[in-house]
Amino acid sequence: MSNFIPRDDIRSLFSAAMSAMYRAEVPLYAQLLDIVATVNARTLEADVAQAESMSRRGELARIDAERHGAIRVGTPAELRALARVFAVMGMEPVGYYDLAAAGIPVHSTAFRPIGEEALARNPFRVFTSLLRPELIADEDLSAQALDILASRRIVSDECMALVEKAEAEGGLNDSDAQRFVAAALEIFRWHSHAIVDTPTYERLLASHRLVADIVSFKGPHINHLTPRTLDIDAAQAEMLARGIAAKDSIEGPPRRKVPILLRQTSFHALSESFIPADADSASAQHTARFGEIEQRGAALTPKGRALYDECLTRSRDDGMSLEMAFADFPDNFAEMVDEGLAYARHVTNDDGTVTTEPIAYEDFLPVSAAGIFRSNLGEEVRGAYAESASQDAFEQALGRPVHDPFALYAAIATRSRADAMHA
Ligand code: OOG
Ligand code: NI
Repeated sequence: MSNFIPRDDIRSLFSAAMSAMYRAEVPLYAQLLDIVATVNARTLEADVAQAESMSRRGELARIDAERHGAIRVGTPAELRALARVFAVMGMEPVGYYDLAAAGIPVHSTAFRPIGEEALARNPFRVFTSLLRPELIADEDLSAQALDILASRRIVSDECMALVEKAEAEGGLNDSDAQRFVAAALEIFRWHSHAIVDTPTYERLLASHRLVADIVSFKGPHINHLTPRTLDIDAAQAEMLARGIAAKDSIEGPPRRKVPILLRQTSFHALSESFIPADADSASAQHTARFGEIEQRGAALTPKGRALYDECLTRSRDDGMSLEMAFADFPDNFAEMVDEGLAYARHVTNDDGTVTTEPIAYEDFLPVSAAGIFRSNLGEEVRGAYAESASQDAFEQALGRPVHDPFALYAAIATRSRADAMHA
C-alpha cells in the first residue's frame, strides 16, 4: 500500500509555487496574469460555443493553472539532473529545438507531461535549453565558461536525496512531496550575487548575452512564465493600453477562425541590478527575465506542419502579410482533418453521435522561440552559426532520447477514434 502523492499533483503544486515566486520577483508578471484572466473570462462569456467546446476537450478546467516556463543550463550534467527532478513531477523531454540556425548558441527540449489525463490535470511545461560551448568563438573563454560551470551545483543535496527516494521507491509521500517542491523551487530562484567578477561577466556578455546569462549565476533562474490566453490580440492590446513595453508583433500564425499551433507575445526583459563577485554592492545590470503570453490552437500533423513552415517562410521571404501568406491554409477544421493537416480527437456525445475536435498543441515552435529569445537579447541579431542542429549530441547530453511530439498526438487521435468506435 503506497501513500504516494500522484505525480500530477506534485507538478500542480510546483507550478503554483513557481508562479507565486515569479509574481513576487517580477511584479509585471502579476499584471499579465490579471490581463489574461480578464480576457479569458470576457472571451468565454462572449463565445458560448467556444466555452462548450473547450469544456468537452477538457481544456476549460485547466486553463487558469496553465502556463509554461523557460530555463537555460550550462552542462550535460545539469541537464540530466534536471531531467530527474522533472521526472518526479511526471514531466518528460519532448521534441528537439535547434536555435543555432537563428544565431543562438543553445539547443533545447520541452519537459512536459505526455499522457492525455496528465495533460488534462495540468499541462505545465518547461522549455529547457542547453548551452553549446563549441559555439563560443573564443576558445579560452569557452574553456573558462566550462570551468565556472563545473564548479557550481544547481540541485541541492536535499533535493537530490528526494529525487533518489522517489526513483527508488516509486513516488513521494505528502511530507516528502512538500519538501521536494520547496527544494526544487530553489533551483529556479533569481540570485542577485553573480559567481563571476565584472571583467569575466563583460567578456561572457560580449561573446553572447545568453552565455553571460547561463554562466554568471548560481543557477538556472526561471527567465519567464507564460499563462495561456484565449484571445492573444485582445491581451496584446490590453498590454499596450496599460503601458507595458510589449514586443511589437505576435509570433506564430495569423489570427484565424480555427487557431493552430501557438501564437505568442512578450514584454521586454527587465534590467535588474546584481552584485558581481568582485564587488560588494549591486554595481551591474543584467537583462534576462521577462513575461510572455500565448494562445494555443490545434496540433498539426507533419503535413500540416510542413504547410505551416512554408507559409511562414513565404511571409518572411516575400515580405507578404501573414494573412496573405496563410491564405491557402484551410480555416475550417473538417477540411483541415480531411486534408490530413490536423489531428482530430473523436468525442462521443450523450446522444451517441460522434464529433471531432482539435487536439491542443502542447509544444513550442523553433522560429517563434528564436523571436522570443531575440526580443529579449536587446536588438542583437546574429547570423546562423555554421554548426548544424544535433539532436544526437543533445540526446547524448540528456542521456536518453526525446519523445517525438507527432507520435504523441497521433496516439491520442488513434485512441480517441478506437474509443468512439467501441462506444
Ligand atoms: C526560451 C525561449 C523560448 C517559447 O515560448 O518559445 C520559449 C528562452 O528564452 O529561454 O520560451
Ligand atoms: Ni516561452
